[in-house]
Amino acid sequence: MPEGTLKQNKEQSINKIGHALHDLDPVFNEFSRTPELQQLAADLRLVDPLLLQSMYIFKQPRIGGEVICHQDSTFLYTEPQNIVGLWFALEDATLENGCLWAIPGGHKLGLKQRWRRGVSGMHFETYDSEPWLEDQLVPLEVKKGSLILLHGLLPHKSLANRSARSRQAYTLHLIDASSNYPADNWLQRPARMPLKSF
Ligand SMILES: O=C(O)CCC(=O)C(=O)O
Repeated sequence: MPEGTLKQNKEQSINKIGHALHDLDPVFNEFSRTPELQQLAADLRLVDPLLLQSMYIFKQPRIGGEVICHQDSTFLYTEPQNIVGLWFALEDATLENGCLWAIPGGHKLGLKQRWRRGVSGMHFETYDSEPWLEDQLVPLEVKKGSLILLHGLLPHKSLANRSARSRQAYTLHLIDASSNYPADNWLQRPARMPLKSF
C-alpha cells in the first residue's frame, strides 16, 4: 500500500528470509548440518563443502510473486562454477501454488549473466543476451519433504502463487572451499562470520 500499511498480517506478507539462517538460528543449523546432507555433498564431489547461504521462501497464498528464469551462478558466482542449490519443499509444490520449473539439460548452456558489484553499485554483466527458451521449461511438482538439487547453471523459475495455499521452501547453497568466491559477488560475509562446513 502507498502509505506503507500491510494488506494482510505480517506473517502472510513476508516474501523470504535470508541469507544465513543456517549459521544464525539453531533450528536451521540442525536442519542444514546433518550427516545425510554431508554425505550428499560428498556424493556431489564437493571435497571441502561450505554452506554459503540459506533462504526461507514463503511463496504466500495469492501474493507469492513470480521468480523469473535465472541461473543461481549469476548471483553466487564461483570459479570454477561448482555451486549446488538444495531446494527443500516444506509444503507440496504444485502448478497451482507456484512450483519450480527448469530446462532439462539447461546447465550445459553456459552462464548468461553475472550480478557484479561495481564502483556505482550492482549491475548485470551479460555474456549471452539470448532469452531463455521458456517453452523448454518443465514443471517440478513435488511433495512436501522432497529435495530438488539445482546445478548452479540450471535455468529455473517459479510462477506467481495465485492459489489459497502457500508453497514454502527452504534453500541452501553449497560451494567448495577450494573454489574462488569473488569479492564482487553480491552476497558477502563479514570477517567475523566466516563460512563454515557441516
Ligand atoms: O522458490 C522459488 O520460487 C524460486 C527459488 C529460486 O529460484 C532461487 O532461490 O534461486
